Amino acid sequence: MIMEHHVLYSFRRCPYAMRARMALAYSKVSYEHREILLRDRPQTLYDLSSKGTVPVLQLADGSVIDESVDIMKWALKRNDPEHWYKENFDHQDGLVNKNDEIFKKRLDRYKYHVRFPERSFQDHRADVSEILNEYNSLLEPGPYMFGKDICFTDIALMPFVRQCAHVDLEWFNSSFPELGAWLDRLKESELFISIMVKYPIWNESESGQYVTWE
Ligand SMILES: N[C@@H](CCC(=O)N[C@@H](CS)C(=O)NCC(=O)O)C(=O)O
Repeated sequence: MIMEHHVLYSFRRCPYAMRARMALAYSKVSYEHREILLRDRPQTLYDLSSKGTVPVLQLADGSVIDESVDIMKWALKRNDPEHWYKENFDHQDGLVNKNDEIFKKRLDRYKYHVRFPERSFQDHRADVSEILNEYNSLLEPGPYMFGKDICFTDIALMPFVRQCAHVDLEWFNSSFPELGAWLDRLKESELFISIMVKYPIWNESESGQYVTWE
């Protein structure tokens, strides 16, 4: 029996949506998955959140969470069996904010460097490298960002590091070996694989796909 009906608006390849889906899966929150296309967003998404970004989680009580980090924290507050977010709050939040505010912008300029010709590809690469080096040093004691166990920061950063790595995987793996090994572990994890399944695009006249973890 479905006790609570939450609805997630998501886009498979969106890194913000990936981190939200990983937290929901880890916390074993069941929800209706509505896969959307960014180029053809449904009006319902704008009605819930005028930003029109994904992910958006509409809770069973009607309230709306339209920031990926807030969706993660909401899920972890309900159920955090492996203590992803039980300590180092300031450090973890600081890293995730820096990722979202600074690294993401540098990543876009590196990935789409042809659209930003005012700086050379090497300059864009140096900008991402500065932050990737910080991530790599955090992992030197390893295997995860805050020691031997996965935490909130690993999951919040992983989809962005993955996107950056895939611009030039060979360069990435040779320049940031610890980060490369960390990324491989997370990419191969059951958790990540489970949230990358493909859903049909949601049709507004029908329900999405119900996702359960038990
Ligand atoms: N701060 C938001 C950012 C979400 C976001 O920008 N998602 C992208 C997809 S990866 C999006 O919806 N872009 C469409 C737009 O910005 O209009 C979050 O963390 O949820």
